[in-house]
Amino acid sequence: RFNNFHEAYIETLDTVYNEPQFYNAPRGNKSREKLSYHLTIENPIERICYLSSRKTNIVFNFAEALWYASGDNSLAFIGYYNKKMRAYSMNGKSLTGTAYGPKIFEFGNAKINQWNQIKDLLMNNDPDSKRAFIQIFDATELVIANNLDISCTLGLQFFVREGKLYMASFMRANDAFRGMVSDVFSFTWMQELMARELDLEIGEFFHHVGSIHIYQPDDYWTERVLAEASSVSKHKKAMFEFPRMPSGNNWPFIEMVLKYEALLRNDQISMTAIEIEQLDLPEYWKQVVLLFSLYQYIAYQRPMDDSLYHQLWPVYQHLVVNKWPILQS
Ligand code: 5HM
Repeated sequence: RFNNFHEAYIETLDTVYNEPQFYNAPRGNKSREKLSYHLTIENPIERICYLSSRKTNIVFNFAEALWYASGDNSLAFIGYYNKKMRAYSMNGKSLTGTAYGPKIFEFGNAKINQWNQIKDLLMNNDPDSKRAFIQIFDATELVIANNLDISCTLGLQFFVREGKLYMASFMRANDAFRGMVSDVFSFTWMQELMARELDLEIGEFFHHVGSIHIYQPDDYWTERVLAEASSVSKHKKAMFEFPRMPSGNNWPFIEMVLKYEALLRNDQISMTAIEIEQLDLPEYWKQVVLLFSLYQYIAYQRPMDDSLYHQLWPVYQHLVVNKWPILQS
């Protein structure tokens, strides 16, 4: 049980790395593993690991969450933010298991919009429900021969209890060092999105994992992260508060941000800090457009427009400079 992801991440790494239940090599990849792992995060808005050695990529985190929200499955979108995603694509164009967007918003042949379904259930029919479950993994994924990309997430469950929106994630497998950082970010972000839409406070986030593991190639980096964690006081107050999403329905803002995201990614526009400031969006969402604009300079390797960086909130400045030290000069 943890207050925030920062603490949950360190503790999980520590126990999987230092007290593994098994050493094995599924599909040939050597790893340390624990079975049936779970944790609780009391404040799911605090969804970031701030350890400098971990080099959290806040741009990728938002990109992935928005990629899910967009319902898109293209490698072009998510691969622009992380080159490693290509390795999961069977055809070099789309992702099947990892693309949770189509699963959430158009599940299966019937193209069920599970998001709207459970929103309606919780809002209008049965707020106490235990049926508000979004399914992600499905049995057809295991039938495909040599499938490179089988959903690691089985599903997400929402609970309205005493005015708060709780959420549980269920994963068959989770990479504690890499995958968990972005998975917990995206899931708790969806919890917040749903809570704002239902006009509820945010309750706890529960993470359940069948197999949690750390791959051997990450051993050295994991040790460095754990060393940094033990060198800073456990009781040191977090440096930042992670920004809160605006209340109410955020979908019109998401649509607008996605429009700019695509134009920036395809290098069809560039935006100045002033132009972003003038967008008809809440500050929270302008900050996301700023992050994508800043990343455009990194992706296309052009000299940075410093005004973008200067307009970022301190928490994002901290994260992007830590990830891309070149921004500091
Ligand atoms: O052999 P398997 O299909 O389980 O390999 C997928 C690997 O990606 C696992 O280590 C899994 O934990 C990790 N993964 C993750 O941690 C994959 C996805 C994509 O669904 C994810 N988190 N979201």
